[in-house]
Amino acid sequence: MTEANTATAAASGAAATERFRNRQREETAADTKRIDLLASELIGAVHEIIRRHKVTYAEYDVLKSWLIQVGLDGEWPLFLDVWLEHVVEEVANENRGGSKGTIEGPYYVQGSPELPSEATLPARENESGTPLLFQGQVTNVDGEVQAGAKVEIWHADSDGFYSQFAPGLPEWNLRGTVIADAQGLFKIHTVEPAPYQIPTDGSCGRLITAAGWHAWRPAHLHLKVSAPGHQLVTTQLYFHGGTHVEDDIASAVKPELILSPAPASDGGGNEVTYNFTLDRD
Ligand code: MBD
Ligand code: FE
Repeated sequence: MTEANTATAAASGAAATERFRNRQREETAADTKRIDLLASELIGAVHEIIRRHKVTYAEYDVLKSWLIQVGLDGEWPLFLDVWLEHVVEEVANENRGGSKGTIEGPYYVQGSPELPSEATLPARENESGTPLLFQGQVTNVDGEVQAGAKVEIWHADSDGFYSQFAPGLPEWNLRGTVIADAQGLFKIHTVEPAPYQIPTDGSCGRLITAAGWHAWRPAHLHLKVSAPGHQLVTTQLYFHGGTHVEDDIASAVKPELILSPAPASDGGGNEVTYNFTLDRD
């Protein structure tokens, strides 16, 4: 591979950082009291660790240069989403009764192509990987069908790469916004993704190596499912028996999110049904 075609931490990190900075989100006004509380407790927790473990100047300097390098590598989105987001998600969604959510991660892109209720995701001509038919129905917590619900899906290819974050992939490869039919039904034809390895050549990779951890997330589909009058659910689905389902580096697996696909009835690849239940606004 030439340099331009090589997936690097710096390239995917820069793309994820840029994407996050440009995205539209409802901002809440900065509340001085809340910032004071959270920033003071965070800094206090670090003081506590320094005292408890008698952190040395050598260690302090290593931390300082590592933190600087995370920013230069553009890996703050990756670092935060891998090691912190799962707790934010847990707190945010603790009162929901519908389908379980989990973290969004750094590789969502708004505005993927709209597709009909039965659709094949944009893919290369010979997209490799086991064909997968992912189908289901969107209802709400009272069992009401959600006609025209939006099922946004994005996932890595069979090499573990995401379009728009790794070089050489078509813009919307393996990304789409499927519009469910009048019964809330959808049928998405795609390929099974591969496990995802955090880039090993950046700061997150250096931390993982230095700490003796592994760098893997299990294979997963990312989804955002929404319908008018209901709370959007951001989730991921995993594959029963898949590598690292039991020890996801991002701590984002929940038992409710594990699929068990079966051989497809038409003989090509696998199929699985997963229904979404939305909470009201
Ligand atoms: C991913 O694909 C992902 O979903 C998360 C949360 C972190 C890194 C890569
Ligand atoms: Fe992912």
